[in-house]
Amino acid sequence: MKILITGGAGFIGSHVVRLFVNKYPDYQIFNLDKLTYAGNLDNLKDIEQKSNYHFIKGDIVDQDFVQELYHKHKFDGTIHLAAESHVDRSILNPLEFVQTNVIGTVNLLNAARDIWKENYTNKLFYHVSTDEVYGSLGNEGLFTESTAYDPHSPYSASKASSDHFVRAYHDTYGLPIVISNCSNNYGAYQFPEKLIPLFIHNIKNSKPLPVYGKGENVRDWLYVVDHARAIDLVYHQGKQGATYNIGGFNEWKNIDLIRLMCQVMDKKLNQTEGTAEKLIEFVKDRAGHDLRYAIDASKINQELGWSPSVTFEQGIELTIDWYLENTQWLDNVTSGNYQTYYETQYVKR
Ligand code: NAD
Ligand code: TDX
Repeated sequence: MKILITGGAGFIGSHVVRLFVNKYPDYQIFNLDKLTYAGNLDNLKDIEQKSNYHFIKGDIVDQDFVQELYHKHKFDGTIHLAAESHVDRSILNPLEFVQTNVIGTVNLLNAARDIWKENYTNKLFYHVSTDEVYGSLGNEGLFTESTAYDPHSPYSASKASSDHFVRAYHDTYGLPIVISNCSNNYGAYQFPEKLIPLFIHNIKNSKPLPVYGKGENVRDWLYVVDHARAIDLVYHQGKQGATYNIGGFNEWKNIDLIRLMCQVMDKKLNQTEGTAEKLIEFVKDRAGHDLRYAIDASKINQELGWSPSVTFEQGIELTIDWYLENTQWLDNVTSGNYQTYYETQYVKR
């Protein structure tokens, strides 16, 4: 079995690659990644020498390259995670999100369809997507697989568009597909532009913690290893053409999550209780900031028997420990261009 995993040098992709390479020694795993600012081969140091792992540097936006790649390797399946993934960056540069998330996905779909039609390889195109395509909830309710799409940010609009293309290739050309829409992930190797690793990094360095608006937005958090386990199940047992929502029934108001992180970090850094909380600064809200995301994950639970393996309290502690133990990784990714980006982000109120 030859599987192409796109975006495997990124945060979630590296956990998926690791799981597949270790769990399925008989599979050949091809990791296609452009190595943007978010792609980092250090995320895969522990498996890079394995004989069933292959790295290919390349850009999914390059149509000829993608066609050649599929025709050369005749993959049995694709797990597509490569994307521009950060909402704040999508507000700064929407076109880059259209290029990678929409055009890049359509390039992969074309190549997968072509080899599927020619010789029935690429038996599954698995598209990894987000709960943000469903828009924003009020205080009540959960996103189900049949919730209407209502994206608000350039990022979620580009992911919604790519989801629609994937379904269109199934309905129009008969390409076997499956899609999953997951809630916010956290864990090791997440780039410190996202809330949890950014705040761990800032607390460690006694830097301000920029809370958007009043910190009242709600997100539904899932430990990344559990997302990778769900992707493994959906890839092998998901119904063709189906959608699965993935989430941990684990909603947190941002400010409550931040206070919890501050308490854990005070203990880990042997600081007086309350030290980290003093770093909190309420800053200008994100434009179009969705109020609340919450996933109904009962379908994947009932059909495929998936549920999270760790509680949030366990996951956040594992995550904080990882960042505190892997200072070299954090120092490497927060040098250079990171500083320039970070300075453009936070406007004090
Ligand atoms: P990430 O930003 O950490 O990684 C993205 C990877 O894609 C990087 O390695 C990058 O180099 C690569 N990439 C970007 N553009 C590329 C291109 N043109 N060609 C080839 N490779 C390219 O993202 P992530 O947080 O790991 O998210 C992975 C996927 O999961 C995305 O599709 C995202 O929409 C989805 N998702 C993320 C979350 C989350 O909480 N992070 C939740 C649900 C779904
Ligand atoms: O500095 C910050 N301050 C702050 O208050 C940052 C970076 C974020 N926030 C808020 C915004 C959100 O309400 O925290 C919440 C989480 O923000 P992010 O970590 O940027 O995640 P989010 O925008 O919710 O999107 C994430 O989850 C869904 C991923 O980035 C997406 O790729 C995924 O699809």
